[in-house]
Amino acid sequence: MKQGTEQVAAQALEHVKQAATAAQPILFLTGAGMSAASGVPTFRDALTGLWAKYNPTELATPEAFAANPKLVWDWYMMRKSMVENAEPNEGHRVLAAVQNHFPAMQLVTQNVDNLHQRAGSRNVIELHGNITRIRCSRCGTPAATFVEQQDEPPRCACGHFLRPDVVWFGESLPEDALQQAERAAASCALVISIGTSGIVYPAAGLPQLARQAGAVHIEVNVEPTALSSQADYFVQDSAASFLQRLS
Ligand code: BJW
Ligand code: ZN
Repeated sequence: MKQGTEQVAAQALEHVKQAATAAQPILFLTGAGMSAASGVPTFRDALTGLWAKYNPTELATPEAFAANPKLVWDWYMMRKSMVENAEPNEGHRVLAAVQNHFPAMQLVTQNVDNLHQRAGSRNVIELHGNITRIRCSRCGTPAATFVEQQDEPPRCACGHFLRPDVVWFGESLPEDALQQAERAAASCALVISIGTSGIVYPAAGLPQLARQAGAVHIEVNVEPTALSSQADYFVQDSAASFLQRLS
């Protein structure tokens, strides 16, 4: 780590320790960079192989599912299997451990990969759903099991296609999760955003919401993002490396 970067990291860590000692509420907001060390590609990384010709942001829409349900279904089944075969990394484990010592922390994630939960974090606020859950695209009924079909996604008993329980562009976020996240942002003393490009709303607005209510914002990312210029501290580091220094 460069010297200037190391100084900012040390100051940011000092800030976290002070907030923790004073039992102030801390909000962690995580994005895809959190799971990079688990081998899960970030959303805006180019995927290789079979899917390289598709743009992820173009497949994660209701329009794409309506136009080509089998293509979108297969893409999600491939990613579901990828995250189920991945393991939580040290960063996920540190966050789970921090919660044990410090229940006033709140974890809000944009990730759909279930890795925070598998690392032992509790009450994770899932803003964009969870790719390991499948539900009906019409009636919402969860599907524990399903049988793959040749030319289309499996169907619910109501006759409509099953789909991953994630939030696509243009869809509303789960109301409860968004409300809880906004409440946590408005009442925290410190918000730490980790591994997110900060371009997808409303999640990207949470650090700013917190700052407007008086919180300090620490951003952790391997490179500057849309959020960096407004953060109180921008720590240029990987998620796992920064979080290990908290334990
Ligand atoms: C590391 C690292 C390491 C790498 N360590 N770091 C206001 C303004 C403008 C537009 C809108 C707005 N409000 C709503 C919108 C529209 C839209 C939106 O935000 N569009 C923008 C792109 C412009 N939002 C929506 O449609 C949302 N719905 C909504 O608001 O409903 C009401 C409404 C609708 C329409 C209009 C207006 C209002 C829904 C958003 C749903 C997002 N869904 C996805 C897909 C989930 C399912 C799936 O996985 O397929 O969620 S999109 C994708 O982006 C995914 C992610 O959760 C999300 C955020 O991505 P994230 O986590 O930031 O990942 P990356 O890849 O972008 O970045 C990774 C970062 O990690 C990088 O910075 C790396 O440097 C870093 N990194 N390795 C630390 N080791
Ligand atoms: Zn149904």
